[in-house]
Amino acid sequence: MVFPRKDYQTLREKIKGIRMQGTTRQITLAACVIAFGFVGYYLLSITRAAPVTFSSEAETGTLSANATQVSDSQASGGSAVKFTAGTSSEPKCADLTNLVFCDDFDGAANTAPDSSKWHILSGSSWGGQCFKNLPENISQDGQGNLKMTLINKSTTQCTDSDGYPSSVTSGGMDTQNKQYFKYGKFEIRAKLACAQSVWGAIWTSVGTGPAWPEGGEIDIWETFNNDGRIKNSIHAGNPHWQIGKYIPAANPAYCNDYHVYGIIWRNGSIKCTLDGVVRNEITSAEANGRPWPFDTYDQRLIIDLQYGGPGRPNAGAYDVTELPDSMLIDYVHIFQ
Ligand SMILES: [Ca+2]
Repeated sequence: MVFPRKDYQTLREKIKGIRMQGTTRQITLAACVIAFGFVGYYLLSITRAAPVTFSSEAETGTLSANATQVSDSQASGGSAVKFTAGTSSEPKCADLTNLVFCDDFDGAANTAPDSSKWHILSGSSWGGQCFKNLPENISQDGQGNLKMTLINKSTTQCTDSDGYPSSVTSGGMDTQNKQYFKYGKFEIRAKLACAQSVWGAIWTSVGTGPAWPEGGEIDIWETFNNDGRIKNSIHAGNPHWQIGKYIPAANPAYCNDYHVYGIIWRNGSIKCTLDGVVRNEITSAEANGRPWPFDTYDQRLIIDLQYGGPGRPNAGAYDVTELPDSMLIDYVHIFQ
């Protein structure tokens, strides 16, 4: 087996989209049996390839951290697995199966993300700053990341959706009119911005269904860096109702390194994952009879970098002297 890193997280990363291949044990068996002449059967055995979705062990985080312990029973295809190291320590779209949407952001520096996948946000934000479709605010970095940057322009750039003027510009994008999703496993590897007034979000909102909030919203990851926690939440119904759950702040803060933020969205259940481990679950049972749109309507994916401002959620920490600050998105992988 070949592992770029033998840590628990990487193991789960690799499990989720592997192609089943001949195993070391099978090859050993085959080598023995070949000596006895049963060549054909075991050649067939070791070249058998079967696609795998994601194993329940990878989902629940019970996979062994020791790579050598990935055994037959832990791979849903009935065979042990061989991991193939790519050019990166992280999985790439080309290495994965069961994808419905994928972007590794491998474009040249200062180029826009793939316009067949992404619609760039522009103008007033939901709160606190102005989205601009400019390379300085949103572009690929030439090193495998999509980079969104908060910049203080010192003069008013727009007023946000609640009428507050802002001098801060930033980037955001969604899959509106590109692709919509219902159910699946979403994984977005990102390095957050650490500025105190950052309001970053990886989330979904109304796709082809009725308007917000009736059409629903899933916050895969949302953070107000005042407290360093990660918020997982859903919004639904008309009148609006919501459930919000938190992943506690960590030391070092999440914004200091890349992490994989995700959901496993199934009928009646949205599990929220951090680095492949389920940390929160929100279920239709918790709706207590209120509308649960997530088994009815599809959603668009949205990734954006916002900034608190006067009157905004992070007003208390508002300090534009901490800008510019950037958020990096390594990849978006969505499986079904
Ligand atoms: Ca990448």
